[in-house]
Amino acid sequence: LTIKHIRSYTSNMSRSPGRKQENHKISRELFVLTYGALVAQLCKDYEKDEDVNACLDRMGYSIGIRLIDDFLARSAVKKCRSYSETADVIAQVAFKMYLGVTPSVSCSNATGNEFSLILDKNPLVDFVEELPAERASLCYCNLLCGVIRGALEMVHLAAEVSFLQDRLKGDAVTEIGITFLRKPEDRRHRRNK
Ligand code: MYR
Repeated sequence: LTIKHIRSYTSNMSRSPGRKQENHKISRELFVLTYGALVAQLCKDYEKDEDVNACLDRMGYSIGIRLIDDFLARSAVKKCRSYSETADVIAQVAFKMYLGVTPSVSCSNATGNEFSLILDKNPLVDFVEELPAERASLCYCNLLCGVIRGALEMVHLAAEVSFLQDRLKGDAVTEIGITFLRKPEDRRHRRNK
């Protein structure tokens, strides 16, 4: 197989919509399986669930601080005027764009700085049936919390992000909690949009 063959094979693939969808599915599955392999490796490296969770969060943070540029460029979202708008953008635009799902959003306190993203479907756990008994405190998808935290930090929004409920742990839904830590007016360096 020469480079020419591969090129014509891939260009034919991208011309056929059915094939394109199939490729998309394969790369999504590869991504989900790769994520699983990452978590499995961290479970080998660290005995305590808390250490695995912290490591996933740190890795996610490194991704988030880079992902934000891609997200702002591709989505063309404008600067949000409230925490509630930001939470909606995360759920409706960012989750949709990167994970193909749209969590529902609810504000969970009177001050208006705590939000819940409820995921009915979590594509990252497509191949995971349940957590092993000895890994009961593992936050399997904790990378996502770090990604959100890192991305928000880059638009000058400090936030705490964590899993509040997880279907993998037997909860009825999967819920990510986002607590914005400062008042919106404290946000200094505005983006020129
Ligand atoms: C602004 O007000 O400047 C816009 C704020 C947009 C914040 C978007 C954060 C993106 C988080 C990405 C999460 C991806 C999870 C798969």
